[in-house]
Amino acid sequence: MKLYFAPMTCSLSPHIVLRELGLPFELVRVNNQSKRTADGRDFREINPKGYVAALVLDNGEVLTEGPAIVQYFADRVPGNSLAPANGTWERSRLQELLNFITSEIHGGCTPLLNADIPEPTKDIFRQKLFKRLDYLNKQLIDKDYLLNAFGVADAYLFTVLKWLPFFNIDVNDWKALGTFMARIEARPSVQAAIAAEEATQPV
Ligand SMILES: N[C@@H](CCC(=O)N[C@@H](CS)C(=O)NCC(=O)O)C(=O)O
Repeated sequence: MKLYFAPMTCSLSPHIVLRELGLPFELVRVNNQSKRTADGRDFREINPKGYVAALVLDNGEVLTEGPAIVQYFADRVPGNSLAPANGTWERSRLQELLNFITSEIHGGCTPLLNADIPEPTKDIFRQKLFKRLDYLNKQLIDKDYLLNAFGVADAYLFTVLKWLPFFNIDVNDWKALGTFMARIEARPSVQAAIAAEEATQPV
């Protein structure tokens, strides 16, 4: 299968999960501006929504949306600890978390990346994001991971919190979040994923 990615974007989350699970995959870089891919295609033909991540299976099926992709990966490896079993209460808890990260943190960062939004408006979004970070910080005060063990939600949260320096936000202002970031960054899968993305050529 092929994972279409762009460096330093949300596609890092499924990339980390692939490495954690030891699943075989090919990484294909996408230019998020031109929409050209490293394997010579127009990315919009693969994902008409035009954004990474996109997963192309060997049978040609395409899966998009980070939270769906990481759960698909976890479900391919029975008994792994990255996601609770489908249909369990714990799995609903994971989905609650993934939805929170995607809508409140990932979605909350999007306006801060937009050069056309004036600073006073960005401040409104920044304050809202701070409330969400306060919440996550409380969740992590006495825990190493969002659920019982490292899992797909941690990979996703790590990925989106990596953007904070671009908005001049210091994650260490939230002590538990700062510790969480260092803990996740130290994982071999995370180191390997970041290094592999950096080693690809621009498209
Ligand atoms: N809802 C999507 C959002 C994906 C997304 O925002 N991708 C960004 C990178 S983090 C992107 O590729 N943006 C380029 C664009 O929208 O043209 C998901 O969760 O996978």
